[in-house]
This record gives sequence, C-alpha cells and structure tokens, in this order.
Amino acid sequence: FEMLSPQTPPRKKSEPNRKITDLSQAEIEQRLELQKTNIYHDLVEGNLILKQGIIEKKKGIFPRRRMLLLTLGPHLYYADPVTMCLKGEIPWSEDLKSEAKNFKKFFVHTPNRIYYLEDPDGYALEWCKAIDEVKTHYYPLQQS
Ligand code: 4IP
Repeated sequence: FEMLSPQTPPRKKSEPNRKITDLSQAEIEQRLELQKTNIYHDLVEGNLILKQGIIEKKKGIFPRRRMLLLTLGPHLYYADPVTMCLKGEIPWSEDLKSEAKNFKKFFVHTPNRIYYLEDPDGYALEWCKAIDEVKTHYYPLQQS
C-alpha cells in the first residue's frame, strides 16, 4: 500500500515517531475548533492544547491537585479543576528541562524554580516526552 501511495500518508497519532508538535496549520485550526468544547479552552488564551492531565503540584505542606495544560506557544498552564481558575504557569525558556523520577513523579526545572509534579495515573514519562518535544520544536538548537 505504501508503495502505491504517491505521497506519504498523514501520520496517525498512534505512530510512535509522530511528535506532539507535528501538526500542519490545517490540523492546528481543526483541533482548535474541536477544542472549543474543552472546558479548559477559555483558560489557555487561544493556544492549542497538546496534552492535558491532572497532576499533583507539590509546594509547601499541601500538594495541589491541578490540571496541567501543555500548549503551543509554548505554555504550561495549571488550573484548579474544582474552581476552574487558572492558578499559574510554568515559565518556558530554552533552559526549561523535564526530568522523570519514576512513572509518577517528574520535575520541571526552570531557572528560578523546580516544579515537583506527580501524575497519579503514572504517565510521568509521557509528560516528560511531550515537554521535551515541545522544547525541541521551539528551541531546536538547544541540547536536551
Ligand atoms: C501554595 O500553597 C500553593 O501550593 C500554590 O499553588 C503555590 O503557588 C504557592 O506558592 C503555595 O504557597 P499554600 O496554599 O499551602 O500556601 P497554586 O498556585 O497551584 O494554588 P504556585 O502557583 O506558585 O505554585 P507561591 O510561593 O508561588 O505563592
């Protein structure tokens, strides 16, 4: 089938080599349209959400349950899923680095702060991979 096809067929999401940022302008627009039904759409300033999920953000005594939203821009917003308020964002720069500690715990290093995050569902590696792909997309000349 591949040989008969004159063009490379659009890569499917399930293809392991497809990066989270591998999106045509048309795909971005199509997904933005679909995103309007996402309850977090109004919090992400019109940016396309690439990945979202509930995480625990550890700071001070009590960990905070937050919806983490990785978007084009790039941005890493976090919102309170109960009040639906945007609580903040992890600042992006070429120096941002993800680090998985295990399947649940991962860190996001920024120049001024290390964010201690935990994915209760155990997708920490997926988070780090997605963050790394976004980093490479926006800062291609940096070493990861
Ligand atoms: C808060 O803890 C929450 O963890 C905040 O998280 C956090 O802000 C505050 O850190 C921290 O003091 P307490 O409510 O127990 O005091 P969130 O904003 O998600 O609610 P950020 O957003 O920065 O993690 P400070 O130092 O940023 O205020």
